[in-house]
Amino acid sequence: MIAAMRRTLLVILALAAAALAQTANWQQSYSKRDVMIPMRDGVRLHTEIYTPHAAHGPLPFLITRTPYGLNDNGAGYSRLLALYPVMEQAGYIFVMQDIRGRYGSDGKFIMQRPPCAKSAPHCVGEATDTYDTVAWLLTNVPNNNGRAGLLGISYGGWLTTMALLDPNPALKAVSEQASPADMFLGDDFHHNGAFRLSYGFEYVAMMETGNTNQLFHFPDYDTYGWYLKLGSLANVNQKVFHGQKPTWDDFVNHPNQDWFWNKQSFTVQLKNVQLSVPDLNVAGWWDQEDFYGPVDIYETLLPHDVDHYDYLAIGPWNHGGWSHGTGEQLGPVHFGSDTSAYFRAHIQAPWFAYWLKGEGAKPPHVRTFATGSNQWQQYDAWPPAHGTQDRALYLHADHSLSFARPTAAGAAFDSYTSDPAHPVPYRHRPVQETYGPGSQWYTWLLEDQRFVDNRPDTATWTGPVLTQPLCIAGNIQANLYASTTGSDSDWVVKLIDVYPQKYPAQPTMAGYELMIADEIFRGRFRQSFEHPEPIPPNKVELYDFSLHTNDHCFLPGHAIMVQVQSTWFPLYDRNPQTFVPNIFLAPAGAFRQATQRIYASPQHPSSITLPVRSPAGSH
Ligand code: PG9
Repeated sequence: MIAAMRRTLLVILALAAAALAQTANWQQSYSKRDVMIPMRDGVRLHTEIYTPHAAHGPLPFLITRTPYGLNDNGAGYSRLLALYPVMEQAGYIFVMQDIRGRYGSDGKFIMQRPPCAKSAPHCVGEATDTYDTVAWLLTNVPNNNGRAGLLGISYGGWLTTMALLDPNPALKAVSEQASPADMFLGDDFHHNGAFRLSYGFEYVAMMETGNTNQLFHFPDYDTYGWYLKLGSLANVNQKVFHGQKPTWDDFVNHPNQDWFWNKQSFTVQLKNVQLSVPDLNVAGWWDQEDFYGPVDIYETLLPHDVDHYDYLAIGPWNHGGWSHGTGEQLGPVHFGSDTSAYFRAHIQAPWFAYWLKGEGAKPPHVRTFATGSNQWQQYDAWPPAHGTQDRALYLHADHSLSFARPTAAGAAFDSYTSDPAHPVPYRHRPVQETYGPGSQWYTWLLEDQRFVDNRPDTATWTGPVLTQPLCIAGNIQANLYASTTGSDSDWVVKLIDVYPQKYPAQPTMAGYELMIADEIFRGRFRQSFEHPEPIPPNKVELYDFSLHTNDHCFLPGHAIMVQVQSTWFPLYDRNPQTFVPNIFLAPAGAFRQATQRIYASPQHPSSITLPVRSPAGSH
């Protein structure tokens, strides 16, 4: 059971393997102290402190806080130490801590505990806990240099960003990595108001069944079938959770973007923060959990960044993929060099060394790995201020794509039937439980989209085979003119790089349809995320929404493809396609087929806006 619990997260899994290889080093070179650090309200947090044996001058702290356990490697050392290859030899005092209410720490866990005002009596939270931890370390751990750094991935990244709300003056550098920023708009629990069913359900079960990770036990290996049989989300509490999972009840009680989501949104919280601590934001182009977050945090902090402390690194990684392995390959896609190892040695380690030890040169502000051309790029800011031009790539009635606006008269559209009883799988079935054995979750964003492009409920447009590279760097936007016979609908848009039909370099990739950007939009929120409205049936409406950001070259011999569909199951819950006030309580009868039309006419020219750059537009 304990072993099963420890298999819960990709990061932990991958770190475990890396840690085994490195255990000997850590145990030979570092001594460990186990302490319970008291917080201002008396709650004690379980903390491990690793100090190098070798004589160094006074050293900075590098702290990681986590809700997932410190994961003993069997010899008493934390597996999280594998987060720090390269930096291990550089001399830091490494600190690992269980957050309140999880694993070895006292107190109560609250999912993404919202921050409280400093003036509020008894105010405690992740920001104050980090503040108190740093204060305790400074006075209780000998040979420190009075400087602390904080680093974490995903929930750990969120904890890191929280520390920026009220940083201890000794906190001199933080790196939030894949932190969620807004759980209603773009991270683990919803995207543009569409609920991430499989992730939300399974994560809540994992975190709120006890104070350690506990996987939900599905009776079926293919959870696609299980979620479909479950029916309306109203059945989750009736049949499974029985009102025992606080976060599930929060989902049900807050189906719109209200105060509940705003109080934990960094887009809202960080607006009032003057960035006083250097922050290295880290993201992966194919992060299956939190890509929106780190980019949004970087962008939200920019206007408050008088000291130029806001940094960004994005590479060809899945969730946390930069922290382990070589990063030469993700799924079937190769990148020509060891991108994760490069990040750890040439971006992360020098960045912390500069801010915490005063070593080396000031790091560049933005580093991205451009996929396709497979090259590291350097920019002053993201998106790049110069060298790109927004160009609309139009959908045409004959299923082609081009930069020319449609001219044909008449109501040109493509149509498909979306049936909530037969939703489009978001990845190949069987859809194993997210963190379960054999799960393909970690690379689903790179799956070959040919598995859906001939379905009757998916529409596809393809551009000509390219004779020149077409490179993009910056923000991508979907501009969809669409109608539905229903009164609510989801719109999924995918931007795809189609490989050449003959590909001798890697024959199994011939014709591969690789997603470069993607997003879902829940139609009821087209005017406002706070006040959803029914869609008037059969009325053409514009759905324009971000497909996020990218640095990618579509190479000669490749083609660009766009796919549109209205279900993506079970990652996203099924929109009933009939407007109901709260989809979490939808009656079974509300789920109905709808006929969808995507327009490609002069009056309704659906398009994708691409930030096109010349290959010389980078530096
Ligand atoms: N994506 C996970 C998460 C972060 C924050 C809140 C909820 C889930 C994680 O990997 O930690």
